[in-house]
Amino acid sequence: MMTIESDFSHWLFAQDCVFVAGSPNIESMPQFTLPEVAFVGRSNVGKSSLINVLTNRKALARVSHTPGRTKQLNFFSLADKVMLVDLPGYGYAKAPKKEVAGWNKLIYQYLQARPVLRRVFLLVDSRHGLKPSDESVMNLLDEVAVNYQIILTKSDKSTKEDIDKISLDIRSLAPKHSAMHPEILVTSSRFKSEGIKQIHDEIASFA
Ligand SMILES: Nc1nc2c(ncn2[C@@H]2O[C@H](COP(=O)(O)OP(=O)(O)OP(=O)(O)O)[C@@H](O)[C@H]2O)c(=O)[nH]1
Ligand SMILES: [Mg+2]
Repeated sequence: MMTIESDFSHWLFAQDCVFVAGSPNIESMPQFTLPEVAFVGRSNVGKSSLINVLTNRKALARVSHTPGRTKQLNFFSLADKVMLVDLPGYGYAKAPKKEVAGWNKLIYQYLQARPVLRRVFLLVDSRHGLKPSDESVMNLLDEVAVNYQIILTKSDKSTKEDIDKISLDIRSLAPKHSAMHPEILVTSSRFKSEGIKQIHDEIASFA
């Protein structure tokens, strides 16, 4: 038997998801009233790809062959119920320093000043685990008390051993991170079924 939540989640993700705005700076960010969930992580970790898989669209969020593609905050409205926000990545060494500094500032400003932000999905490459730049974002989210959940991406490229080890390492940090959701999710935009239902249900719980 389906639960009421999963029925709603199934309905929600069968609805249209549309691009509503792209903000290159915090001043131009629209004041939406919908609850928001944001996808954050290092450059190239798979944020835009995951949004496409979640919404079952090929190119709603732009995915690039060279990292550093998402350069602004992109807002996508799902059924006028919840906003999905695709953020630029941090830590892309090859982009001009000034640009990287600008994206980092934008990410931090957004995370600190968005009252409608209900959940941050912090994406981490399942082959590499947490980097210092991820831990900085985690510290910020603890400080501003924005709830965040770690998603290990690109599971098609890693082993079960990698995933188990990284999950264990992250769990061991839980006492230091008061705003971290205890459950770690695992996804792949190649094996599209992995972890997607759980993320759908999480997002639906905010809609
Ligand atoms: N093998 C594999 N490749 C993936 C997966 N997800 C994304 N990729 C690839 O990784 C690259 C970056 O993906 P994006 O979705 O653009 O990553 P992003 O985090 O949005 O990158 P930025 O916008 O630059 O921060 C692309 O070449 C994707 O095809 C995955 O689950 N498995
Ligand atoms: Mg992107």
